Amino acid sequence: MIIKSATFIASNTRSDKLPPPVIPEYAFIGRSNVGKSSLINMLTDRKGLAKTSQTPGKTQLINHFLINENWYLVDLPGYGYAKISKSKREEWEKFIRYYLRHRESLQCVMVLVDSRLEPQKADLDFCCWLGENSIPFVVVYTKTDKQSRVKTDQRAAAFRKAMLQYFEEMPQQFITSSEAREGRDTLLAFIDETNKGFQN
Ligand SMILES: Nc1nc2c(ncn2[C@@H]2O[C@H](COP(=O)(O)OP(=O)(O)OP(=O)(O)O)[C@@H](O)[C@H]2O)c(=O)[nH]1
Ligand SMILES: [Mg+2]
Repeated sequence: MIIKSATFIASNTRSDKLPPPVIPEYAFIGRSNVGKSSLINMLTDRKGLAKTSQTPGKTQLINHFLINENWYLVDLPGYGYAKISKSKREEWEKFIRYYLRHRESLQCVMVLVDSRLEPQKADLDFCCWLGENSIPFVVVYTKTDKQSRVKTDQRAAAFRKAMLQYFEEMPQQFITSSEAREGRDTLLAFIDETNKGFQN
């Protein structure tokens, strides 16, 4: 897929203010600082489209980006960020979970997992919650440029093994690096293919 246009549409804290659910939508989620916003910029080839930061907790709203005038990419706040108050975190969580469960046009959730880490409970818990709620998702490993391919493959295998304790089948997986632009074509091809199945 060629990205002809990528436009920021809106940031929201309320589900009733979201753009109408009339075109396919893909939400990027994962632990804080895993690289969600960077991946969105890499995929769209627009450096400053989604705001990135070395400090976790940068993205705090539901951000819609319109791509090629016919699908939405959604940047979400990260989970597992310890430095905000518990009540504020719970409020966000509730809002994000509500969005994920009720957004009719949501085609797939991209769950970003840091390729350098052992399977993390927060990621497994979140995937299980998606599974329990029948929300389609794929796993996207990030930051692979920071280590060898062998290490990435080992980590991916370990995550898959952990997932198979809860799932009959491993969802589709993608290996990416925003820094090295790895995985861009594969991920965009997946979205392109999924878009074809969208029925309004
Ligand atoms: N080396 C390398 N660094 C990356 C990659 N992706 C993201 N980073 C860095 O990781 C940090 C966090 O990236 P973000 O894209 O802001 O992460 P996020 O998941 O959107 O974070 P929150 O919005 O705070 O939840 C930044 O310093 C990025 O430059 C990658 O593929 N390779
Ligand atoms: Mg972000």
